[in-house]
Amino acid sequence: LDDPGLDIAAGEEFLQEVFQILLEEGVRKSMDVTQKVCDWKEPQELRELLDLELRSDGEGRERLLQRCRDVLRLSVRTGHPRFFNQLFSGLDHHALAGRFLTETLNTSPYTYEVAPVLVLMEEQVLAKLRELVGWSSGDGIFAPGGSMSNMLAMNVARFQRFPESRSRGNWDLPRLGLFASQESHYSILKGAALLGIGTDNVHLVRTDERGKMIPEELEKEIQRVKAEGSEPLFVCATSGTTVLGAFDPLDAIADVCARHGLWLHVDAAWGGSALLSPQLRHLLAGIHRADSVTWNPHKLLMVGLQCSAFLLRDSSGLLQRCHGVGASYLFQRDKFYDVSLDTGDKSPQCGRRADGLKLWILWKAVGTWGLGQRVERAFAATRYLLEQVKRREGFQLVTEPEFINLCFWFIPPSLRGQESSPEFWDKLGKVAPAIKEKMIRRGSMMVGYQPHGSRVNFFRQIITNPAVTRQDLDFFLDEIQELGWDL
Ligand code: ABU
Repeated sequence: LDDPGLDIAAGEEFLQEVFQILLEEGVRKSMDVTQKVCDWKEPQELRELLDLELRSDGEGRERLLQRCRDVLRLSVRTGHPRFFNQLFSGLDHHALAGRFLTETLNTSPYTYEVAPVLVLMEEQVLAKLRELVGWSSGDGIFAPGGSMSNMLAMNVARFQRFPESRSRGNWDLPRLGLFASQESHYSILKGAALLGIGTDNVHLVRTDERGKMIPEELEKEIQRVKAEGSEPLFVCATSGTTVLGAFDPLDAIADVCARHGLWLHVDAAWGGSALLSPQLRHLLAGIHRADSVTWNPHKLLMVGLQCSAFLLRDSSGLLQRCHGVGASYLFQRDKFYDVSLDTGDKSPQCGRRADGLKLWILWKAVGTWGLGQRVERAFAATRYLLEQVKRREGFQLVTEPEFINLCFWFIPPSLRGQESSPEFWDKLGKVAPAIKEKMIRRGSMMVGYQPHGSRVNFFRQIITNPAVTRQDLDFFLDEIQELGWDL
């Protein structure tokens, strides 16, 4: 115990080398279009390559550095300009610096005393996001992902209507009714299960052909559920659905909620960033009328996983009353500073990642204007691709995109002209998975596909990465055409 139990000098040297590897393998190569997006290996081959077994003795420096290289080399390069697989992609150097800072600090922003800088940054970032929603006051907290933010909304809504449910649980509550569109995120169902409300009590409201909730159908569902003896509580409108990128009509939905006294939550995990663009913020017209909002800057703003803000219009301390327990070893009331800055008790979590810092530093780097430009560039890239899809033979749109989700089928030459045959759609449904397998094995790019309702598998192209150029988009369509030509 007379000396430190770890070699600090060797640790620093190791880190310096790791930073070089991170820069070369993790950042530079990840953004280099001449590199593969992924280096596909079968799971058993990958297990063997990684030599995963954990042994009683540690390994030497060179071996560990090689392991760091392997992690980066054998992982999917989500910062690559041809990675289009998820609602997140790309690599922002400033946000990454924020992630390094957060990791290095290794603290939880639950109290001002252990995270003074991070608590104040979180406060500032949340206030700016609320301002963009249209609220001059309010509350909020960062949550581990949009699903958790949506669940917080459901919990706070229940607490606001039935404060006693916090201590007494669900046993003497009426049967509650939650409403969300057929296109809403699956976390609404998960949340209902987790909170003991029950998935049977989530009522999925019909959408139009573009995937938007139909407010008249919401009204009808509420009436029906009331007539059956349930108590409607909560409506989740979606601003940017996962597959089609649809925006529910918030003003009309807010009218329905106001008429019935229901909590309105807007899941803007994907589409919230459109609020930064003067050209696109109309998509969320009426969002200021919501009681709560989920917004994930880790998606369109490229902040890095994860960064999900749960925003609340209430400024009376509802969030604190709903979740706070006041652990005596963290939230002492007799501290020498302003204890309202010990914000961690607003969250159901104890240890919590400081997800505000990376957004704060990115915001400082590019400004509100720069963030808006990112959104508009993503939108412009989608418009370019849309024109090309319309122009090229064999590509067929699923629906006219409203936002950044471009959904389309590729019809190989062997199926063209057979659209009226009974087997056509079955056969077409096998095309996207076959093309996807080929592209992953080749490592040339990644894009998602899915069936959706009665529609067979189609591609969902998402462009969020400002490193993506017109050449990448042309390549994207050429590659699909080439990989799918012989199917
Ligand atoms: N709500 C998470 C969406 C996952 C994805 O498609 O990237």
